[in-house]
Amino acid sequence: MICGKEGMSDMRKQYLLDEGWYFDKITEGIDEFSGYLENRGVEINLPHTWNTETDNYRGLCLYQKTLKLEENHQKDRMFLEFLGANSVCQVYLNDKYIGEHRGGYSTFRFDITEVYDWEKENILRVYVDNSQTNDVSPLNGDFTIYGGLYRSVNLICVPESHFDLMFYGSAGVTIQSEVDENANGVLNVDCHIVNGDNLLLDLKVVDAEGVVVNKTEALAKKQKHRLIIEKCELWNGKANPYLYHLTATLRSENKIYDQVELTFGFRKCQLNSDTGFLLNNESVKINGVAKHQDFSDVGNAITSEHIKKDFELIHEIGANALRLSHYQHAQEVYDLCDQFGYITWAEIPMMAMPNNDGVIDNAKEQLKELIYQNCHHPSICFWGIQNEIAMGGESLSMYKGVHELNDLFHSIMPHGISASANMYYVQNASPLNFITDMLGYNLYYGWYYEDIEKLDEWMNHFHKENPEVCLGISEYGADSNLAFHSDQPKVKDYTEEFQSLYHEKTYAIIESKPYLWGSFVWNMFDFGSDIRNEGGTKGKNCKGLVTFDREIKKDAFYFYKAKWSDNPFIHICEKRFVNRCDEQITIKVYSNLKNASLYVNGVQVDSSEGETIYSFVNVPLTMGENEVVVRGNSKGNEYIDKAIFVRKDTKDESYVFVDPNPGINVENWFTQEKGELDYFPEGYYSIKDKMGHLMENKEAWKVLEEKAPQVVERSLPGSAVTLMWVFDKMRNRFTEEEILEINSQLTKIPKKTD
Ligand code: GCB
Repeated sequence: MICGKEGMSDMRKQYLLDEGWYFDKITEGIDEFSGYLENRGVEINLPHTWNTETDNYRGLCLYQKTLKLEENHQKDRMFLEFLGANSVCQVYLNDKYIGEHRGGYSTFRFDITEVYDWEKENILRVYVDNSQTNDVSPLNGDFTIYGGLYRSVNLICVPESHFDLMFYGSAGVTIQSEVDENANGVLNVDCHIVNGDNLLLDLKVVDAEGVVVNKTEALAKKQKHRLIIEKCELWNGKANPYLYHLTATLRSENKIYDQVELTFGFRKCQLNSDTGFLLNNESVKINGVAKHQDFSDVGNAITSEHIKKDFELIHEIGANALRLSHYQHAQEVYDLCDQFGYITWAEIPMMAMPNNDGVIDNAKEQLKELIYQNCHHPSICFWGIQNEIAMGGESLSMYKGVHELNDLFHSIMPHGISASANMYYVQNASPLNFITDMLGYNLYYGWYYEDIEKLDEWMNHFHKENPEVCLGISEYGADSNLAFHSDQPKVKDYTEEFQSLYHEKTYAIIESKPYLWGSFVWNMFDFGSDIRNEGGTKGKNCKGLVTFDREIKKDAFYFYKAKWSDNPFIHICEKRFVNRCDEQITIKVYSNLKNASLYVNGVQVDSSEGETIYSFVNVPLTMGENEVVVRGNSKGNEYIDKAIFVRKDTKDESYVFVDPNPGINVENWFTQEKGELDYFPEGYYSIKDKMGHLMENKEAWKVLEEKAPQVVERSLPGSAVTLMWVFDKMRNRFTEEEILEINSQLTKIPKKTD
């Protein structure tokens, strides 16, 4: 039985197929004739993923369902619509193969008209496989590749004449808008119509108030249309996310065949390598956050409620931009970006580009789907075509691949801005810095490498060497585990306090560079990453400003709120660091108020004027519980926050993270007997060498081939990443002993001195 709701036109009907599926893991591979009854599995509803925080199965699964339409659509064409199936999906109807889709994040459809049987109940079998492949991106990544039918499935019935549902999963109508030199809106509408040669096309544009601002009638044979909206109102980010609405109707003189609707806006996006990003000719600094699409407990099988929750928090923090990483998100997410005015970076899941045509071909398909399904969204200002592909080194074929993707992008979106996110090890002169219109670097100074302060130097140096490149920071962040605390926070102690400090210092550097287009915090939310086991947390990346369940806003959240939000608030930091053993402590407060007063146990101990960060030093604590209150005023209103700190005789050791698998926390290797030179003797190889250099030495490379084939597999000549860094990224695949052993073998191989 199908339950469903009506689609948007009289003629087009859409039925939601989210209920009554049977699901099973299939370990024996696809059996083309394994019928529904033999293998029912468990009953589930969509959205669904089979991955949980404890089950990271990557393989084949089967979803089955019966279909019987009660309404008569016998003259219609029927399409199955999948809004997202990760990663490879094969569909069979009544044991007949319908088709395959390779790519886990976009909408796709299949025409089932010829196979649908009106006489009986139809059996739909959908095989979904999230195993790693050689061609379907992402080939790897620091996020869980949850398998499943994790977005809705629909059945769409349309007359023989209709907007093409098979055009890259798009609406069959795509629109790209521009603003001309007279401030008129230009709307380029592309209509892909099936069997419409003798029909008419109506295009109607209404503004946000519902006033019709353009009505165009044309022959449906004509594919491209250019509509002018005089003196259009601009979509201007959060300040004015103004939207228009297009209705395209396919009709004859007396009958409507099909109709689709799209919301869009007009805006002008530009980049300048000296001043950054301009929206509608005004300079706007990108104060962005990045996000994945998963949530604790449900993985990627999220609902509208989850999406709304994320937007509530993003609204609260006051960001003006979103990086929707590292793949296409649900249509609803881009819709909300349009409505709320977030400047958005969309991207395809291109995280590794080995010399393999399959990868590029598949990435091109995913890019076309991303563009055709989303090019009407005014919020999408940047289109990412690669993220950190140089992880294992660079190659000519990689440059060629990125060029091909960039050219493809511009052939479809001549006015669009393509973007890349490069990693720290990409050298200033690398061709990867000069292909796309916009460049981001993912920089983790003071977390994965070197000191936070070095970021300043790096940016100035890059800008000096490449003054024509439009540079920004596409990621930066640090992990925290809310169980861990310290009043002397240090890198990799996973304390909430270090995460805050990291953001304070890094953001100050970013803010001081006028030439940057801005930055995106990595990440707004903790997210699933089943390759991780770090900082006392398994299966998660904890660089979020908010926890995976969205229940707790970490202190660093309030740092950005103080910077970005106009909503007055005051927040005492380190509230979870309850137990203290010092007579006096420092109390830090984040606020966007201009004054703050501190009270301990009812007595005012300090007050100060300032902004963002207030630091009250030498605050006395009495033994036992102390109530700390902070108050601030703005426009006659008072804002308050409270915390309890308990003074004890001894230090609470549960706040200290003890790494059971310190991996390559090399500082831990040094003992009183053995120092740095014992582990890293001069003139010999070690894990501190660059992969490219190790590769050039046969003996050193042999050590890796034998002891770390997983590393060898991913490496390319010339790679500037160090082996130590690679181990850090793959930390749960090697034990500390294994790394020590590899290092010890390498340190027996002298470097040639010529
Ligand atoms: C990166 C990646 C992102 C990771 C992040 C990290 O540069 O682009 O996918 O999650 O680093 O946390 O290491």
